[in-house]
Amino acid sequence: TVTVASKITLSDLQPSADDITGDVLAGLSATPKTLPSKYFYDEHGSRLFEQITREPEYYLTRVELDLLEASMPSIAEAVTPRAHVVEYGSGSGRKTHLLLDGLADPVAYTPIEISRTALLASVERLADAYPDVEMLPVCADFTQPVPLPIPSRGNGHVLVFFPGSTLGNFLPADAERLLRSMRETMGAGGQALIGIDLDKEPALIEAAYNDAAGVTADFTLNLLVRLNRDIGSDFDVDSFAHRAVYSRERMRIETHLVSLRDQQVTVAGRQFSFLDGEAMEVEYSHKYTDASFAALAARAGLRVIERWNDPKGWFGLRLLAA
Ligand code: AVI
Repeated sequence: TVTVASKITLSDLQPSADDITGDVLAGLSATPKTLPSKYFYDEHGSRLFEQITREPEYYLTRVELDLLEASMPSIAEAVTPRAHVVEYGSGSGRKTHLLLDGLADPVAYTPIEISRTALLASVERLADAYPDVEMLPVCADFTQPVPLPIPSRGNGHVLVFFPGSTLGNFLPADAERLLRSMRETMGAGGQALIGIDLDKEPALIEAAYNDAAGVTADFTLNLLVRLNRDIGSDFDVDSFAHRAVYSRERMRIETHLVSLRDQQVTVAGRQFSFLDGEAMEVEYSHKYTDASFAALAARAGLRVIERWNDPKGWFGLRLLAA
């Protein structure tokens, strides 16, 4: 059983059908049309993402895990001891284990996650493995500052953990806003450990987002399946194709759903026309250089105090402080 501090509200903050409809109508009314990538992660979408992380071309997860494992002794030295680890998203996988195993005496662990089900499942799995680490899950949207529960073993300094290069899925202005919120959540003396995918040979990056088995294409198209189910839209899923191209100039993968014919789509009684070949933006995955990431952090009032890159320079971990 998991002991959850009484002050914490474990309400489910999943967006309602009305919220999703509003976002989709706004996106389809824009030029070019867009759909928010945050809606990729329904149950099936989350499973497909897990599958992507095991595809041979998707180097990000493997390289980050190896980097985290190899760097853990040096990370543990750089992190203030007795940390209150605050993970953005519901951890419980190998990255969370590597961090909690490697740090000196972490006092508490707080995953911040919108889905109550995912949140509780993650702390239930971790509670058994770390009986000395207080589990303090918080159901919230981590893009906003989050008031944290105080661990009963004293007010440990916060270490925000945000792996996976998920930051890269935010547009630069939104990433900056998120880092500002993070700075508030961290509080005085807090730190953040962030995983970032690094700029590299475009062919390697493009392969990661166009795996031969087609899992990424299924993942992107599942967005339409999900919308049809949850908001009653009528996207003809077979009439759209996944396309992911790396923009060197913007240092990001730009994923589109391309219409394969002239067609009409109805959402909440409103009709939207697609031309044959029209591309709708669905996801960005930004990549960084040392300089571009340090500049982004600086705009949010944060400093890079330590950095670790894998031997090939494909993926990085950055330790930030205010
Ligand atoms: C979760 N996020 C960091 C993934 C990425 O690489 O941008 C999502 C993803 N999209 C396609 N493949 C993986």
